[in-house]
Amino acid sequence: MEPPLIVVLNGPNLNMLGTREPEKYGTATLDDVEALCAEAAEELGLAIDFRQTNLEGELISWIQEARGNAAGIIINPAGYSHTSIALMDALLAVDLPVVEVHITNIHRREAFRHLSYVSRAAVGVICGLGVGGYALALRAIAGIIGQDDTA
Ligand code: CA2
Repeated sequence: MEPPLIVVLNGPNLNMLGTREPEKYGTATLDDVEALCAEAAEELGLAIDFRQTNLEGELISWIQEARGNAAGIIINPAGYSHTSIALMDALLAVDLPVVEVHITNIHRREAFRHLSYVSRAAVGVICGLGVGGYALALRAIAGIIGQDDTA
């Protein structure tokens, strides 16, 4: 049987991971994060489709495409977390389990980062645990979709 597919979406500027502001975001590149996710997914018996875009509409199209194709969504919406009702609406409409990830602890940062519209559409949120949060999110979603005996 095919492993369940989890779409892992990354929003604007995350393509710069590992190249700027390492004190905030660490030294891993987005390719490293994809490799980390692929390894975690393999262990969990999941397949992943890992993507990044700087465009809000593209994220929304990818979320809509996930319906019927994927078993869940992991998303780091980056700056759109704090601004995009459209992204929240897309995630609410897709009717799939969503886990939101932030590399940094958004609650220790500027006040404008404390609100994430996306969180209203998420089963859970992992933030502040660095890029390892993506692997934790995969583990969490495996439990949510029943792909994990320990859930
Ligand atoms: O902590 C996170 O993962 C964030 O989603 C990252 C966003 C930020 O707007 C959110 O408040 C929290 C920023 C992504 C920018 O990523 C960069 C990575 C390296 C260098 C510059 C930007």
